[in-house]
Amino acid sequence: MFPATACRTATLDPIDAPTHVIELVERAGRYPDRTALLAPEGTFSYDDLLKVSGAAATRLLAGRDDLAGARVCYLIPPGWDHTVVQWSIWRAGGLAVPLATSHPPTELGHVLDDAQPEAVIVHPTLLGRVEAVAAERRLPVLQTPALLAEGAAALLPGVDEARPALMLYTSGTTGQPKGVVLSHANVRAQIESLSEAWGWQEDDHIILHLPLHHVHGIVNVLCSALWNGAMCEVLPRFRAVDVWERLARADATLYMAVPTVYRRLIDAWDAADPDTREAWTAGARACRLMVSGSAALPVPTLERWETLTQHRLLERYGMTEIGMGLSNPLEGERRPGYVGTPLPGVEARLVDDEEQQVEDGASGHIQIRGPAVFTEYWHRPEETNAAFTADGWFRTGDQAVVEDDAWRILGRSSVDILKTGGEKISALEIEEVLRSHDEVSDCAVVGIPDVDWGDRVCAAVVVTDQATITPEELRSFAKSRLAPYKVPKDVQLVDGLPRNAMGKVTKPAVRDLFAPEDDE
Ligand code: MCA
Ligand code: AMP
Repeated sequence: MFPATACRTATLDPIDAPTHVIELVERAGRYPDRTALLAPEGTFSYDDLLKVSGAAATRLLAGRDDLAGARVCYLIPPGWDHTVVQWSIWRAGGLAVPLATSHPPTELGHVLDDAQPEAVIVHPTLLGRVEAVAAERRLPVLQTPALLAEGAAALLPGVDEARPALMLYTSGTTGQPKGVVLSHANVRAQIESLSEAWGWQEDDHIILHLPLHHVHGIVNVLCSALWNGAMCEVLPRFRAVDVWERLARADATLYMAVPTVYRRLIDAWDAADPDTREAWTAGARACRLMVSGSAALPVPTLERWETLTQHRLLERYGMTEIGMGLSNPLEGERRPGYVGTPLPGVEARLVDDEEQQVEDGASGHIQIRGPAVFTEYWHRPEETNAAFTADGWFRTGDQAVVEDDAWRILGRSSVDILKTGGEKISALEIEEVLRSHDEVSDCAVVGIPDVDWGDRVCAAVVVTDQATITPEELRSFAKSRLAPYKVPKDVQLVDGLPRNAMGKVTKPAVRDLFAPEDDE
C-alpha cells in the first residue's frame, strides 16, 4: 500500500517535486483502506484507485513528462475501469473527455472530430462502437484491460488547478453539441460547494446509475463521494427494481437521480406486491438524503415520493456550464416546485432583456458567477464570449422568479432546447438530421410536456411522397444517426408546417399537432 504522494515523489529531490497535485487524488491518500467503489467489476479501496491510476497514467505518458492538456476520450461503462481511467488521464496531465455509452458512431465521430484527442480508451464490450470511427481518424485505440494491468507508477507531472480537467459535450441553440471545458479548480469548487451544502461525510454510501458523461453523475455523485472518502456503489444500468432492491438493504445514505427516474421508481413500487413494497419503503427511509435535479421535478412526483418514503426530495438546479447553482436546504423547508437558493460559492441574479437586475418578485433570466463556472467552450472563443457578460456573469438561458426567498425555475428562453429524461437536446440538431433524409423536404421538432420524460420529443415532417415513407422509417433513420434519447417518440407526416407572416415556422402551432399527455 502506498499513498499517492509517496509513490509520486519517492525518488525525487524536493526541489524537483511537482508543486501541484490534484486535490481529489491527494485526498485519497487519507483513506487508503476505505472502500472507494463497489462496482460491477468488484470492490476497490482508495489505495487500489491510487495504485492502478498511477500505473495507468504512466502508460498513458509513454515516456513523456506530461500530457500537457492533450484530450483523451474514453468509452467505458460506469464502474471501476471508468473511474480509474478518468483519474489516470488527470494524473498524466490530460483533459478527460468521456464519451456517451448510448451514442451511435455518428455522434461519437462528432466528438472525436471536435475534441481532436490523442487517443481513445475503450472497454472491450464497446470496441465495436468506436473502432471504425477512431480508425477513420487515425486515432490510436487503447483497451482497458491492457491499460489497467498491474504496473509501476513513474513520476507523474504536477497539474496546476487552472488546467483543464473535463470536457463534457452539451447541446446548444447552434450547430452540433459543443465541449464545455471545466478546469480542476472548477471541479473542485463544484465538489466543495456540494460537500458543504449537502453535508457529505466519510461514512456516506451513494448509489450511482446515472451516465458518466454528465456533471450530475460525474461531479455530484462520483467525485463528491471520492472527495469525501465515501463509498460509491455503481449499478451497471438503471433498472427500477434493482434500485429498490439496493435501497431495501438500508445501507445507502444518499441517492441522486433525475425526475424521470423517480417517476419510474414510483411505477415499479405501484406494480410490486405488498410485502415487497414494505421492504422497499423501509430501506429507502434509511437514506439520509435524496436529491432530484437536471430537469423540473413535477410536484405530484415529489408528493408521491414523500408518501412512499417519507423523504421530501431535495430539488436543485444546475447546468453543465456551472455545476450546481441553486439548491433547497439540507435542513429547513424544501418548498415543492422551488429550487431553493444559491449554493455556497455561487452568485446568482435575475436580469431583464437589457441585462438589468429585475425588481424583487419579477421574473428574469438567470445569470451565474463563481469559481465553479466553466472556463470555455472548446475552440469556440466567440460562443464563449457571447455566453458571458463583460463582468463575468454566465448567461444560463433559463428563466426564474424569486418568491419568498426561494427560486422557482420558469423554463428556458429558447423553444429549441428540450429536456427529456434529464438529457438536454437541441430541436435544431434533430431537424438537421431529419432534413438530411432524401425524402424529407421540411420538418419541425418540438417538446410536448410529458409526465415521464419532461419533454417528449415530437417531429412534424413534410415528405416528398407520403406513400413511400412511414414515420417508423424516419425514426429508424434518426436512430442510426442520433443518440437514442434524441429520436422523436412521435413523428407525424404533415402537408406543410405552420408559419407566421415572415415565413418562420411557428413552434407553438407545431406543438398543437401533438396531443399533450394528461398531467397527474
Ligand atoms: C432512454 N430513452 C430516452 C431517454 N433515455 N428517451 C428520451 N429521453 C431519455 N432521457 C429511450 C431509449 O432509447 C428507448 O428508446 C426508450 O427510451 C426506453 O429506454 P429505457 O431503456 O427504458 O431507458 P433507460 O435506459 O432506462 O433510460 C432512461 C433514464 C436515462 C434512466 C431516465 O435517460 C437517464 O439515466 N437519464 C439521466 C441523464 C442524466 O444524467 N442527465 C444529467 C444531465 P426505444 O424504445 O426507441 O429504443 S444534466 C446535468 O448534468 C446538469 C449539470 C444537472 O443539472 O444535473
Ligand atoms: P445540461 O445542459 O444538460 O447540464 O442541462 C442543464 C439544464 O437543465 C438547465 O439549464 C435547466 O434548463 C435544466 N435544469 C436543471 N435542473 C433543473 C431543475 N431543478 N428544474 C428545472 N430545470 C432544471
